[in-house]
Formats: sequence, C-alpha cells, structure tokens
Amino acid sequence: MKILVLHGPNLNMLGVREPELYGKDSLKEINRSIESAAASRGIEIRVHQSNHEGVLVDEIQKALQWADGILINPGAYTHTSIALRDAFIAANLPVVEVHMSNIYAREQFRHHSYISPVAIGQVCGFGRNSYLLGLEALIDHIGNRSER
Ligand code: CA2
Repeated sequence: MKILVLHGPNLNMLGVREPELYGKDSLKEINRSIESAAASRGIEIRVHQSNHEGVLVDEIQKALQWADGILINPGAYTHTSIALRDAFIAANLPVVEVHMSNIYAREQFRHHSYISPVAIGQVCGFGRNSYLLGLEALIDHIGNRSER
C-alpha cells in the first residue's frame, strides 16, 4: 500500500511560530512520526509540502500513477481552493483531510472546507495526532476496499 502525504501552505513554519495553536513539533518531527507509523504497518509513504496551490495540484495528479490514497492537510487552501477539490475529483483516490487545530472552534471562515465533500473523512483538533489518526483511517479504508 502506498500513500501520499501532502502539507499545504505555511505548514513548513510548524514549531517556529504559533505553538499555542499548532503545537511545538516541527514539520520534520511530524513527518518522522507519520513515517514511523507507516513503516510499522509496512506502508510506503511519500511526503510533500508546498506553499503553492498549483504544485499541490501537480502532486495530486502524479499520485494517480502510484498512490492508493492521499492524506492531506490543505492548510488555508481548505477554505479557498476549488482547484484542489477538482484535482481530488479527477484523481478519484481516497482522501483523508486533516487539521492540527479544531477549525470549527476558530473563525467562521475556517468552518467551511472545499475539500471535505470529496474526502472520505476529516480529522481535526488533535495536533500531530490528527495526522496519525487520519493515516490509520485511510489505511483501514484502503485495506477494506481491496478485500472486496
Ligand atoms: O489546523 C490546521 O492544520 C490548519 O490546516 C492550519 C492552517 C489554517 O489555515 C487552517 O485553517 C487550519 C494554517 C497553517 C499555518 O501553519 C503555521 C504554523 C506555524 C506558524 C504559522 C503558520
């Protein structure tokens, strides 16, 4: 099983600014914990962070050639990007959307996601664990699908 992990804009700043919102872990540390969770399940992952919407679209399109599913924290593009949503529809791969913070406990504009209607589910509010819980759910979903 192969999974693409995508991080959207500004998530390269994790651990550097706003620790009260997003925790003290750097993106590197978060990636390490995702990689070790995946490795313990024998799952191959590739991780990519970009601050650019088009680069994220390119990665989603490329995933069609090799990935069984996508775990994404789309960052602020969650609330703005029809391009990412269309890329997910075109890729037709299972997607899990994750957020470190509880977007529903924050500003109104963060309550709407363009991504969640095309995702199999969303995990938010658990900091770094949002990624690990989302990964678990995605692995389970892909596994159950291939057993059919
Ligand atoms: O809670 C999340 O994971 C978000 O996707 C994070 C986005 C925000 O726009 C979403 O509404 C919710 C922001 C990522 C910015 O990350 C930073 C990390 C450290 C310092 C500054 C920004």
